[in-house]
Amino acid sequence: MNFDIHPDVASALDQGTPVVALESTIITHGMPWPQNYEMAQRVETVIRDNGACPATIAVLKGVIKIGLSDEDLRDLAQTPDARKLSRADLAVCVVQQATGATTVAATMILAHLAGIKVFATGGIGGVHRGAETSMDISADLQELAQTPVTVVAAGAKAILDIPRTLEVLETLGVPVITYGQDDLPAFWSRTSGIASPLRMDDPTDIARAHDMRAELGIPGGQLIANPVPRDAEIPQSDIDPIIAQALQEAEAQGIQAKAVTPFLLSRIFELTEGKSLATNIALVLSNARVAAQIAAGFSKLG
Ligand code: PSU
Ligand code: MN
Repeated sequence: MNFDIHPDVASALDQGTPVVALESTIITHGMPWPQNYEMAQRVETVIRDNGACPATIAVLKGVIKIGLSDEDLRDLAQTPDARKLSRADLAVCVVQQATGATTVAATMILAHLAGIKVFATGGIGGVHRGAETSMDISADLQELAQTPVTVVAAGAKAILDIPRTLEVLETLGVPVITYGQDDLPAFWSRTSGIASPLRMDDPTDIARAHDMRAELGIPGGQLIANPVPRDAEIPQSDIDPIIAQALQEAEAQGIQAKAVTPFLLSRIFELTEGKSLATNIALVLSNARVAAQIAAGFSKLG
């Protein structure tokens, strides 16, 4: 298998110093050029500034990359036709020597193969609104149930059906842990009005809980929901009508399957005149900081 671990990541893993994995679908399908490249660079810088080594994960011409060079990152950010790789797509992409960006699910699989326990992103996939008929439920949820990686996100986006996403996570036995508050955050907004199933305030305890699951013989990872920083928040009452409009347009245009999330994200970006993107970037940076602290916890625990 063509599995290429960047030398910085390899030496950090070797020495047991903190490493944080990063996904790449957020770069190719979640944000427009050039903000996507700037975000990807800034998030790596935040991780380094917080004492950890960043490992952005992608498949480039069939080679699995754990950690990208700056040139690779820049090229990928300008490859809008990169494949969107979830669990189902990874192996075929490698065999066909294609280029693809990894979703939360695929990033978890590859991070685990490389020996990385924690990963930072913006939002996870979940149960889409209308899933009762479309059956559109992201593979990210199943992955959290089976692959032992702790994922730091800003909660599930309000484009999803958040109560049903929580129900599925509960059924799958995935701990949903909000960092530092009782209310589950809702991506662009700090609060959702829904109580978080679990709460933790100490990154080292989050690392302990991850290891404890393994000791107990429980497969899977943890979802850490980190509220967006206050100064970057868009209140729910502002974002809700915009989401409603984007959803309506998606339905009218017959957008389906893998295209749904990217379509909604780019419409919401247009409808908020870029404010949603600024918030998205701020919350990814904040998640990277918390993930670096959890990674430091893992290194301390050994
Ligand atoms: N949610 C976001 N931004 C994103 C995604 C989700 O706020 O970029 C991406 C992530 O890579 C996530 C994927 O894993 O979309 C989920 O896609 P789907 O719903 O098709 O599984
Ligand atoms: Mn889907």
